Amino acid sequence: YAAFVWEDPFLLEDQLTEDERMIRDTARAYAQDRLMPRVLEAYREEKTDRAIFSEMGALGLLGVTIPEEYGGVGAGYVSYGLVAREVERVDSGYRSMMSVQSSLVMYPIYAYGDEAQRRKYLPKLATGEYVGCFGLTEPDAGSDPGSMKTRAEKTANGYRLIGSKMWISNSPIADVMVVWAKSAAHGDQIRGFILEKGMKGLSAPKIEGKLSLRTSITGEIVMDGVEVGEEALLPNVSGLKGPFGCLNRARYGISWGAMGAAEFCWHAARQYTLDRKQFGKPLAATQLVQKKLADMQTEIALGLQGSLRVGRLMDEGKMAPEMISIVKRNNCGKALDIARMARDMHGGNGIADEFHVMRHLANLETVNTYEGTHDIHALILGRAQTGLQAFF
Ligand code: TGC
Ligand code: FAD
Repeated sequence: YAAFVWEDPFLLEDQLTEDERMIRDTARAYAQDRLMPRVLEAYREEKTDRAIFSEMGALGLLGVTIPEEYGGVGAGYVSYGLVAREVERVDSGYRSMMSVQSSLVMYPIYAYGDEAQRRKYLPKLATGEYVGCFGLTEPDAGSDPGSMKTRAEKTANGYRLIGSKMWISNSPIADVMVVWAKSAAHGDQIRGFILEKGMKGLSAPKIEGKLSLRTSITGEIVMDGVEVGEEALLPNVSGLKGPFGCLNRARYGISWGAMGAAEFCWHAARQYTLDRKQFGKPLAATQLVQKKLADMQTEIALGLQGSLRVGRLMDEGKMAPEMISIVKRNNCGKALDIARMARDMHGGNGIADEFHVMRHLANLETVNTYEGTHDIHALILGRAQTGLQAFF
């Protein structure tokens, strides 16, 4: 028999290419050496460090899948997932900053933009000189983005945007905003627009008082008659499949990221219960604790294999969005369960931020909700196997 590697039960490591391991190692070293030391203060103070974008950019961690000629790395989706896992092992908020920039801003400009838009924005987004955000959700349109109220009216030279977006990661510090609106000139179809900070009528107030994802700034986007030229329109996509095309990539990354957070919690719970003695023996020597550790190990091993498989299928051009719903939904839900269990296994210490597990738990509440809630992905999967939609 082969030796059993407890922390890598199915030898995920062997299933990665040398290039994938290299990108993963870069992300891991950065996350552990540069992000981990500042996460406690950032979370306590609810401070988003703008410099993180430039640091990630310098290491090639933004736009991993975007071709090199536009400033990306030109790597595959498994590499992108591995980066998300390493960053979220430290904090879901840091992964959010990275994945919004890569999947929700760089990807649509690359996939739906024209050459001038690609050249203008992508290299600066890749280095972190520009910060981007993605505005789909509205105060009255969350799970049901098709009911959005933001509209684009035709003007002589372009469009006038009116409406507001809610819960937008990065928006208060964003230089570039990819915003989705119903366009009167296109039969009320949903279209994407690229807005820039400083445009007249455009503001992005911060949402205060978040008890989750505190290292990642979140805000609104208020468009009070923002006038843009024709060059702001993303020309190559129309309808909800535009924003969903981006969400597919981000959701997939989240499936890896959530497992990174879960791995942190699992390893922390294992070490804590090995070190902590009660009733004259380590907590880890009890059957209840070992069952919990076995459950964590099993769910993480299976979850990672699922994400790896979906990533390989994406790289082969064989992805169906429902595959992503399976891994996004499962891995977020399981990570949340694991973080809760780890918090419990730490006893009173589990609520102290220096043990990190409760921060992960609080973050994962957001991760389980954004990019399609746990139940919304269930409805997507229910529809795909019954042919019956149960949204309304
Ligand atoms: P439905 O009728 O299902 O579809 C409308 C059109 O969209 C197409 N489509 C997709 N295309 C590509 N990929 C997908 N995953 C797609 N899903 C749908 C579909 O083919 C159709 O195209 P066409 O050409 O026929 O018009 O639309 P529906 O209105 O019934 O949608 C229902 C539902 C639940 C699937 C959808 O609305 C949904 O997924 N809701 C969740 C909303 C969501 O995920 N919001 C995320 C906001 S962004 C965010 O949270 C960022 S957080 C980032 C961070 O900080 O990390
Ligand atoms: P709702 O849609 O009102 O859902 C509330 C509850 O009802 C959920 O439990 C949901 O599962 C359930 N529900 C909804 N519909 C049904 C149904 N048909 N049947 C059964 N149950 C249902 N959005 C962006 O566009 N860009 C961003 O960058 C972004 N970043 C975010 C960052 C944070 C920190 C947060 C918290 C959110 C962010 N979002 C972003 C928004 C996020 O995508 C939405 O919060 C999410 O899609 C859910 O929408 P909602 O909050 O309006 O909840």
